[in-house]
Amino acid sequence: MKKRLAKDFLWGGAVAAHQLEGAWNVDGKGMSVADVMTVGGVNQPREITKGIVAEKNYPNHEAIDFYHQYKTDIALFAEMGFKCFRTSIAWSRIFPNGDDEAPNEAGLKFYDDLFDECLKYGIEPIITLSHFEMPYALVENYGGFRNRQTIDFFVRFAEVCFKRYRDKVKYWMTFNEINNQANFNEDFAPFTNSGIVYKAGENREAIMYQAAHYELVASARAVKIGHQIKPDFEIGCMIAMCPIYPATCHPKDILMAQRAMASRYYFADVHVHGSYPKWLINYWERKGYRLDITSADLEELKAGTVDYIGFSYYMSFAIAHQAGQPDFEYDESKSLIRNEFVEASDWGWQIDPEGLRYALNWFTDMYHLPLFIVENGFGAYDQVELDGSINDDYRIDYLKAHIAEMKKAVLEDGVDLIGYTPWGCIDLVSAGTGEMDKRYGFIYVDKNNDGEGTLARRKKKSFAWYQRVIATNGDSL
Ligand code: BGP
Repeated sequence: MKKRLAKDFLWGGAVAAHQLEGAWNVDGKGMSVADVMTVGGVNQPREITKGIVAEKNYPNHEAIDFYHQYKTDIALFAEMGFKCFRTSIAWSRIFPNGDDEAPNEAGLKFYDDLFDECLKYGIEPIITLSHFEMPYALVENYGGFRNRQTIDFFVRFAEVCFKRYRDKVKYWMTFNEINNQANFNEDFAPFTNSGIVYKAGENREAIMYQAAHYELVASARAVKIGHQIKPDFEIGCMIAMCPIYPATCHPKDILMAQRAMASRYYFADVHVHGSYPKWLINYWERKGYRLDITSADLEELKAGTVDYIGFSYYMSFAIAHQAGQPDFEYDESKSLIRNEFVEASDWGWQIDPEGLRYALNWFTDMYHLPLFIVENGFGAYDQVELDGSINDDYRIDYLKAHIAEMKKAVLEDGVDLIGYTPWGCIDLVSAGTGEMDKRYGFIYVDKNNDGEGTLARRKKKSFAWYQRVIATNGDSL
């Protein structure tokens, strides 16, 4: 049994371009899906507008202005001892309209400079290609991933990035949290994952399965091309992991939880095995869904399986069966229940460190691949004291408990784990609510939900704590 994490364990932090870069229309960048989402709140969903409406507040337009301030921010990450930094490439910086013939050189140059800045400190860039940032013109002109043509647009983008950054980036992921769209009865994930805007009366579930299929083909084709460009690229998928526990040991609750897990995580089956599970093929048949899945698609899925599984972990879910539901159908917006055995954050996210150990073991048993925790963290309100300090002990407690479970999974259970990048290592715009006040960072950014503030950076108490965690390779929590 190992006593310590591997020497080359990748400690770092994670962000996404649209949530921190700002500069939404600078140097040739096109509008992305994130640019038409307004600020929301704990109980108020973000509004998705048709194009930009003058008087609305779009928090991603400026975000924390990382585009202009990245050098000071990377220096702070280096001071914390980061070995890696996960961010994404804003698709609409490279292809402003998505279907452009040639990439935007100014956009490509920005990421050259950003990756050079990381490498200068020995920080390995970990790159997501599509993190809720599809060019908005693809939504307007093609219906996003409703349309088979969008596969080609994504693959062209991926290929340009693989070639351009082949000597700077080794670890890639194709689509961030691709499985969020399993929650097809809300508007947010289908839009951010796939650029889908539902029309009244449509069969949302069938459309979701079709769009997800096109994305899975796009991912597989990109993985194959990436490996041709550089065989030692490590190209992974990215799954939002919220384990779904049965509410009780009632056999119907057990079956319900099993079906819910299968519905939420079949995406990983396709990424890893290159094929669809039998239950899902039967389900489509039972529902009468006739999807556009060709035999050439199925070959592509087989030819582009991933090298590792990147995943986010924030919380676990629980589920109970409902009377009169013989087929155990999973509708995330209706089926989940509150788990009385765990606490929750101010945003209702259930705090469950042991669920992370469970998730690491579940993925390992299912897929036998290396894993990478590319998001984990605690969104909370922070208070700046009169002396300027920010004592975020609640965040330290959350991370400490999760890292402790992560270590058990690696050291006691033998899980093969590449690294750990807590989410929002610097405060940024929340994806779900658009708030700035839902903070995750080790570094505070002076800006509030109304967009007011100096954007000044300030270290929180957790900064020194995480610095020590990294310096001791996780021995000192
Ligand atoms: C994940 C996303 C991130 C991030 C995080 C926290 O779903 O990949 O982009 O935002 O969750 O969520 P939120 O910002 O809604 O608190």
